Amino acid sequence: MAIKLHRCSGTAIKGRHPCWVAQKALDDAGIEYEMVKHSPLRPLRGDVKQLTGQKKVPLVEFEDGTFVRDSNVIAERAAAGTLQPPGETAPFS
Ligand SMILES: N[C@@H](CCC(=O)N[C@@H](CS)C(=O)NCC(=O)O)C(=O)O
Repeated sequence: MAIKLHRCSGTAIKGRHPCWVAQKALDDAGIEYEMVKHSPLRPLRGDVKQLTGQKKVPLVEFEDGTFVRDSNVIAERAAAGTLQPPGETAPFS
């Protein structure tokens, strides 16, 4: 199973949009992923909160349930070939 890219549903927005930065980095690195879209409104992201303990996207979820947050971190690790588990676990669980 591929990793999951959790991002907002604003897929038409590109440029410096954090979710696009993360998605493009995975695409550029040739990393396969399953895209999971969430509400563009942070208050409506209870599913993200349940997974990570916070409501921001983008984030990459690994098969082991750990994850990496922040578009810049995702992009750096994707480009460096170091986007691998284990990542973080929910800080508030
Ligand atoms: N520093 C974070 C920022 C993430 C961010 O702002 N994500 C947007 C979606 S692309 C978001 O969650 N916006 C709604 C909000 O902050 O309430 C990153 O680069 O990943």
